[in-house]
Amino acid sequence: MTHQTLDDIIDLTRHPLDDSAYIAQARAHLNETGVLCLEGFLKDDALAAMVEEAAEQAHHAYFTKSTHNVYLTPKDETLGDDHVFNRQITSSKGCICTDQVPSESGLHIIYHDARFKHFISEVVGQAGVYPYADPLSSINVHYANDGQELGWHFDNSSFAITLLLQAPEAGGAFEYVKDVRDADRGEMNFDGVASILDGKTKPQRLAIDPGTLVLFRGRNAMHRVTPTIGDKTRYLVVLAYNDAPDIALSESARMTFFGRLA
Ligand SMILES: O=C(O)CCC(=O)C(=O)O
Ligand SMILES: [Fe+2]
Repeated sequence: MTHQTLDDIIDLTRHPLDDSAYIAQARAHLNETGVLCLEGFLKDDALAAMVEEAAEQAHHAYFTKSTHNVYLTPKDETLGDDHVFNRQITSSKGCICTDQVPSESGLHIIYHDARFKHFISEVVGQAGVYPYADPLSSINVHYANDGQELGWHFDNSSFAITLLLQAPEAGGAFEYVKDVRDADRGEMNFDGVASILDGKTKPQRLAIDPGTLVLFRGRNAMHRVTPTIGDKTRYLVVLAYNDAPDIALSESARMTFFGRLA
């Protein structure tokens, strides 16, 4: 597909990104619940093309298996290994970077579109949203094969935008618990975190169909993606923005997530 416009890719009738009432309703929903799911966001043909592109690029994916705490920080040796702060969680998944998404892909069109960026900044209540300055971090396509998962964690960023392209046969569920910590106040809530890790607090689960856009506030909501079950790989796009221009993802984070700097 070449020379696509936003109208070819997004169902703008169902999701009128320009409409101030639609924007206000989306913002209110995000503020109330911490998550906004726009079902049927991608048009069927655009979704099918993105699935094909993701499948073609899958062999380029950089896979990592790592352990981390839920706060995504180094261990605190003063606390001891069994302290919840130091509990190690496993994540295993692969991704391709912005420069590996085919240049004609609708994902680049959405990501750079002024209307889309305006919608996102209005909904999250930010003056603007800006691409990453490095060539890797703006658009990532994540692949989770049989048995691969993203363990419990909090995000560092205040919001994340995802587009599910392909769901696995089973597993690959997005689970979350709202308002667990308060990152800005430094309130870590060790008891609340332990209760989730031990399975005592039951998380909420998002039922997401392919083509849905999810805007999620994951800084204080603890969340995970359960292991993929079966041969059908989970394909998930992350669209990442900054709140100011000319910011690159740190070199250490790029090496960890992508295995390269450029
Ligand atoms: O794969 C998902 O649905 C969520 C991804 C996520 O939580 C993250 O990348 O931090
Ligand atoms: Fe996350």
